[in-house]
Amino acid sequence: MRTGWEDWPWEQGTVSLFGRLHLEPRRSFFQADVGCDYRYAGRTLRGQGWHPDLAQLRSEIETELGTPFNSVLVNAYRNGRDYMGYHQDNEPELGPHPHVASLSLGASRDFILRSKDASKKRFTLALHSGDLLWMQPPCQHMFEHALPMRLRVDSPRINLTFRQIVPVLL
Ligand SMILES: O=C(O)CCC(=O)C(=O)O
Repeated sequence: MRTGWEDWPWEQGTVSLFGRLHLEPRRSFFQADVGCDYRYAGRTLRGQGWHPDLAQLRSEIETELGTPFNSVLVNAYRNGRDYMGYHQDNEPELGPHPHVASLSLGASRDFILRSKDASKKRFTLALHSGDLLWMQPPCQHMFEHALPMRLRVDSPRINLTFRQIVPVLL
């Protein structure tokens, strides 16, 4: 029986930067339908089924948005020093038109969308506990997104990003 978020199977991945390995500035874990594997940040995350609480949450979000999700990447930011740099959720596993539903819990944090055209225009959204951000197509093609450091934030935030992995034809 799990009692709190600290009991979830958090991992701190590594990223290679200029040939050196660094710990990711956050913790995360992945759950998905069995067989839904996801190559993410240089490693393969394996779908091995769902904890009932997360399956319930997924089901509620699917009903709310009217779109299916078969995987979730859960991120934990211990405080405002933890962050996620600019990227797109556009791995081949997500298909040509990715939908990403992102639920925020805990500390409020700024979330930035930056356009990929020459203007590099930026939009900042303050995400609060309970907010559900739905990045619909063509968001991942038009924008990168990031969760920047915010040193004044001294409490944790959990973010659950529900994604739909589609079969990849090799
Ligand atoms: O924590 C967030 O709101 C952003 C998470 C994110 O960008 C991702 O999981 O790809």
